[in-house]
Amino acid sequence: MKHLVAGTAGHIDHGKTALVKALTGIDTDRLPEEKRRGISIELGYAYLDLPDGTRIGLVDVPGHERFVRTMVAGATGIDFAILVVAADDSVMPQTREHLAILKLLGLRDGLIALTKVDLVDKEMAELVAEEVRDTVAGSFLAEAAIVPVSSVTGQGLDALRRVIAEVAARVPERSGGSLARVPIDRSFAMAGYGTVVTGTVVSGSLRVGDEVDILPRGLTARVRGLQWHNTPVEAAFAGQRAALNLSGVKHDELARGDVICTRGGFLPASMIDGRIVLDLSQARPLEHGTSLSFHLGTSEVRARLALLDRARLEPGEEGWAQLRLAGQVVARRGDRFILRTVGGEATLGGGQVFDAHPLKHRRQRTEAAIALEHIAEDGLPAAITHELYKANAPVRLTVLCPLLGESRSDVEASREPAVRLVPTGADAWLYDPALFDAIASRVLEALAACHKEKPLLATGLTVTALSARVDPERRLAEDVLSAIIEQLAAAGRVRRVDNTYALASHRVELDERQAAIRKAVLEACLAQPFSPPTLLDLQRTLPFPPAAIASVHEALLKSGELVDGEVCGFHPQAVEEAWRQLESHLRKHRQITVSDFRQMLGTTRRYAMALVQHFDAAGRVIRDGDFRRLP
Ligand SMILES: Nc1nc2c(ncn2[C@@H]2O[C@H](COP(=O)(O)OP(=O)(O)OP(=O)(O)O)[C@@H](O)[C@H]2O)c(=O)[nH]1
Ligand SMILES: [Mg+2]
Repeated sequence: MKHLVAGTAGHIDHGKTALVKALTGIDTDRLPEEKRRGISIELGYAYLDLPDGTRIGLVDVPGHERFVRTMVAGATGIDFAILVVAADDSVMPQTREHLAILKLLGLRDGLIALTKVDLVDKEMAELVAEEVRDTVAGSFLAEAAIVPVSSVTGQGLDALRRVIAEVAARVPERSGGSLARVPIDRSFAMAGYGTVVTGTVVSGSLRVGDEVDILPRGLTARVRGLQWHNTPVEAAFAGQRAALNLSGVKHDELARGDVICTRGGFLPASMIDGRIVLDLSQARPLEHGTSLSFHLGTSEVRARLALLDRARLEPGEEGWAQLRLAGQVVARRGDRFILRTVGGEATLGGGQVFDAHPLKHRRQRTEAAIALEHIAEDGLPAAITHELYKANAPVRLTVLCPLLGESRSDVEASREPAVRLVPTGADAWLYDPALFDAIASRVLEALAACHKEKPLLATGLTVTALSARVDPERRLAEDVLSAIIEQLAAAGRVRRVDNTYALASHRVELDERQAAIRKAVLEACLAQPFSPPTLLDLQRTLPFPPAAIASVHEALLKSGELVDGEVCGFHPQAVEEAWRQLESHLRKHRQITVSDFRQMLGTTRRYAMALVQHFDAAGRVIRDGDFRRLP
């Protein structure tokens, strides 16, 4: 079943509330003050059952010029509009202002009720219909049906119901992402229930039992019960008006402007970037730095305007802007907002959010405007890339999603193919290809520098050492760096050597003198197989510069040409000979102590220990107290 909400609009006293009552039987003017003054002050709610079984929500708004802000809060979240014009009064200021607001909120469809036709003759009604037609020309209501009705005599009500059904049948259901948002329009206490709030579910869905955030207030609560037009339900969906019974909050802690949100789904915004338009009917341009009243959802905050691509916005013009808010709102890419004068005297224009968590821009930042243009054209994939660009570092998925007000699966599925995603446990890192390339080239540079410093070493740098070199400010988590390096390894650019990474192209190449040193060192080590010379011994006895001997010796140990015995290197042939003797002893005697092994080889304890430890590490023997045995 389709979930839709329709809203009234129109000048004061033109018969909106009377029409809602005539259609639904529900009197939405409930307040004593509304009764006494004969005007609507608050938003009214009713519902209408269509012949096909669809139940649409109806929001009745006040027409008084002082309550336009209330009208804006009510018109947010409606799917189509019922513009009401009284046949005995014709088009009046709030007819135009409400129409402008509906346009700015992105409404696409609706109908026009020409009310109080019982008070005028046919000619007059036709004349007013003409005037209405002129007024809506060029707007989303340009082709809308104009239905003459009387709430007093009932004339035209059936025709109006038919037209409402036609519009409802063709209006698409809203899509505002998969995370739930319900801007609160009323909060009260109900005996036996506790806190009850009402609002239109503008996106996602909520179920009984759900934990929710209440933002920007920063409270959490649990949905204890849900009602849809006075009927208890298990879940409420986008496009439905809902009453939520909440536990964990008091009704007077909440107010219009707060939003019930999927737990962890959103972050309050104090600045937004968007496309704004100044209404054509305005006499003066909108200047950079102007203070405005910013209306989004059911919230209203003061804002200061920064124009990004021009110095001033002329009436009828559109431009990119940053709005710096005096308070916080829950905003998401695609949300519409209204801009009014600070005193609330007039509606100036409105716009659409494209970045709900922008960086602060200085005036006339064309790069910022270009980035927003991309988001406007390419949607979520561009918005994800823009977040990564702003962070200039990999961003955790759990951090990115609430910035965008998007679900994890939507972000995973919608990212541009080049954006890398590295899962880490329950979370994941995302980073953009430019950053990847930058880090990758710094890694390759660092390895090249390392090989240059130690050309005789086959090894390169550990991840920790690389992290210190390529990212001294530690902005990248080591697991991200590892992932980047692994991708370089997969691409054949680097390779693992021991616990380090080296350039795949790196070769230990010895010059003539180094080759001579290598030969001499290997011979010296083989000459005393079980007590090979230490580096110091070699430096004392071999006729080469000590530093050159040290680097060759180290290279031989790293590359495995000598077996590392901590202070010395064993020739591999010596190690194999020691093993031959050890193995045959163990086959005969089952076990051996280090001291017996030492005597067998005729060496010192230190050398015997080094060899035993080598066999331990290789798993050739196992240790049992003081003894070594075959595994
Ligand atoms: N004769 C006649 N009177 C009507 C009709 N519709 C409304 N009225 C009267 O017009 C007055 C205003 O009607 P409302 O429905 O309160 O007008 P509204 O547009 O809701 O006014 P606000 O909410 O204050 O903007 C009331 O006295 C109604 O009885 C109609 O079709 N015919
Ligand atoms: Mg009313």
